[in-house]
Amino acid sequence: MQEEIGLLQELERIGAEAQAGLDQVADAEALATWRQTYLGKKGALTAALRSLGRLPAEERPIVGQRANQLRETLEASLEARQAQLDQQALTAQLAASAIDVRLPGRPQSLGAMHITSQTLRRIYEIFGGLGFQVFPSREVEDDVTNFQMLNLPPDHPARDMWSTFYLTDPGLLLRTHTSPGQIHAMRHYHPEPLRVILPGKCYRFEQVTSRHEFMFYQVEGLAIARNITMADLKGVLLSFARQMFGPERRLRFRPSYFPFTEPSAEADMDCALCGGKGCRVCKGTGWLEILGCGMVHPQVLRNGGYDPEIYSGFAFGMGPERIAMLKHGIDDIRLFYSADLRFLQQFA
Ligand code: 2NL
Repeated sequence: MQEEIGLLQELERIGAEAQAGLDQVADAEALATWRQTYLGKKGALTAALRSLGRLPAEERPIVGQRANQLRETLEASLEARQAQLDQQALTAQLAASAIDVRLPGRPQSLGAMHITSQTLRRIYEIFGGLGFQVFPSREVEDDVTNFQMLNLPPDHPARDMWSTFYLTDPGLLLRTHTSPGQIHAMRHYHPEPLRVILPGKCYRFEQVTSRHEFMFYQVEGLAIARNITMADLKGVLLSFARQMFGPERRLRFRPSYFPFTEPSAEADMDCALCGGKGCRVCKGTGWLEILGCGMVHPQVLRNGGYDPEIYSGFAFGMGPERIAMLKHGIDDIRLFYSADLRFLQQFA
């Protein structure tokens, strides 16, 4: 009896010591040692079982059962600790070998308005404020509207001013200026007064240089009503120049020639860069040419459906690229349509 109690106490002691020891085990090696110590052939539990022989036969099953229970408990604890250590090792290994496979997002590049479009919109805004509506018009025209209706008969020497892209269809061409759109506008509005601007692409079969493109924009303006005079033309254009280039700007008008206006003039603006003293940009003159203009020729009024005895009108035409070049100090028109982002992004 005494032996039995002693042995059971010994088993409890082994169990308590083993469980406490297991908490201290920190790696696989220590765990193997712990296993040998408590569950191995020369371990504590085996040693205890060996002493079973010293007990009387009827006491053996009780102690034996308790010893087997303890073995099972310790084996379960071992397994649990093993799993815990494995998990810890895996976590540590993952942390140590971690690679951040995430890429930073590709930035979305935002589009921006082209410098020509920005300039056009500013022009619409200014002329809109002066009562002018935008009148859209076609790029493919016929010879009659592009030339003949504008006082340019087939043998007129002024036709030399335009080198034309002709289509294979006889009589059709790419408009060389936006003026044919003015004929359409007049025929649309007559006999009512009108105030329109016509923006759009024009085409000329020309050698491309820093000042000439084969495709470029024009914005033409036209105002027709009773009693329109050149004073109206000058007032409208001065207002435009001051809103576009600054409130100090001055204009001067030089006589010129266009087949569709009489009289015709060229408008120059004082050079904002040197204040009129003369510099590289204005080539020492103090003045910059910004547009052509004039009073609508009576025959052109008639071609548009207006009676020149009742109506008069003024017209003007400008190149928005040239306006943008003067405003931003751009010295080569080819930059506009070469799709070079280094140029374009300066205006984004
Ligand atoms: C320039 C000059 C100009 C016009 C365009 C026009 C149109 C009709 C009647 C009268 Cl239908 N005139 N347009 C008039 C004067 C000048 O453009 O140098 N543009 C870039």
